[in-house]
Amino acid sequence: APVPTRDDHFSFGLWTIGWQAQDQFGAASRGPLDPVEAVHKLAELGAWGITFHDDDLVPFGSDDDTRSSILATFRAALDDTGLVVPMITTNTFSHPIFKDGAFTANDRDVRRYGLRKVLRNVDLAAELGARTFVMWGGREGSEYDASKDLNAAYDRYREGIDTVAGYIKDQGYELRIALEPKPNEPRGDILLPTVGHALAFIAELEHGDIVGLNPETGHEQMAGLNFTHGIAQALWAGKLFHVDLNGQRSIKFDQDLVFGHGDLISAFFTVDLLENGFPGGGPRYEGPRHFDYKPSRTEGYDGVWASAAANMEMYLLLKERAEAFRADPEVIEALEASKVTELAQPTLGEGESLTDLLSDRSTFEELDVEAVAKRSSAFVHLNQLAMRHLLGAS
Ligand code: 3MF
Ligand code: MG
Ligand code: MG
Ligand code: MG
Repeated sequence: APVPTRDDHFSFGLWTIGWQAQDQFGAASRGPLDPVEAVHKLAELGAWGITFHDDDLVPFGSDDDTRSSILATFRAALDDTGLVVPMITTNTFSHPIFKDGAFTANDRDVRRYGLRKVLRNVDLAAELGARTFVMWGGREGSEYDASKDLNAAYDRYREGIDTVAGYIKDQGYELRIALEPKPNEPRGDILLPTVGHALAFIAELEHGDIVGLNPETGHEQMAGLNFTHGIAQALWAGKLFHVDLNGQRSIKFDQDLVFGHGDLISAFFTVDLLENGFPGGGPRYEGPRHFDYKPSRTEGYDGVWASAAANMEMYLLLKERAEAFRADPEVIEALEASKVTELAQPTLGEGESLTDLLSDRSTFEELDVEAVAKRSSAFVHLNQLAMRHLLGAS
């Protein structure tokens, strides 16, 4: 199996490997993980970065001295191992004060407190050299439609994000915000439920130029959506700042399986897009390969580290196969035959005006519509070639 190295830019959330596996129905099945051990273990496994929520590292409510000493110990572990912190994020969902949201809570005191908590961590992100500040608004939402003035909620969400983005600019930090969409869980309905909703929201911001997305595989799939299409549209819009890779099997609770342990075919095309880009060229993803998964509750710490390694192994296995797929002459021929390459050609010719098109009888009046309709697309053959590569049969 392929072995990960720093150059692969794999990163993990401290809350992933550090999850003690408490869930709705049961207590923790594992003891706590020392963040210093997490750093060393990830470095040993070949990871490049570690990310965290403020509260993953510094317990909620810690005084300033405790905070400084925890951060100093953590930084020493980073220095020892060379692990970097490419992204940090703020927990605005665990403490009961955030039970109705942070930026969109009905209670204004909560919103002002939430803003303070986030701004404090923007400073920390800059201090640690992170380039991305993720914001997952897990509690921004509702269970009951009567309980939220949605017009005001979007206004307050915009106010909150613009305030943070404006602060980043004022401070001169080299930091961008990445919003993380999710359709539900823990709220019955979460605001900005999908990549598409979040892109439309960003377009309404004053400081939208430094706000993009952190889409999560399982979050789009919980809504029955195609994750690869989601990140493709984000890339096309210049908004794919970060990704949360994991596995999900269909529309159900947020499973957070190992990447590729959910919808494997979709994972193949995700890696193909991230590594090989669009077939006809276009924007490329340059950010971290970040995993946001949960080691299953059945696992001890041996299983935690095995599953962390499995994420990277799955990614690298899929990368090998996706590269072989793209390089295969039969595939290149099939892409031509399926006219996949033709889509990169603009519909109007160079210099062609709309008048030219309207007067070109071959495009409409004289087109043999039935004959064109009969052309076979040969998409199944193309997909079968992809499956052969995915299964290592080519
Ligand atoms: C929840 C999530 C979050 C976010 C995190 C920001 C706890 O389903 O995915 O993880 O990823 O808050 O990175
Ligand atoms: Mg998640
Ligand atoms: Mg996530
Ligand atoms: Mg998830």
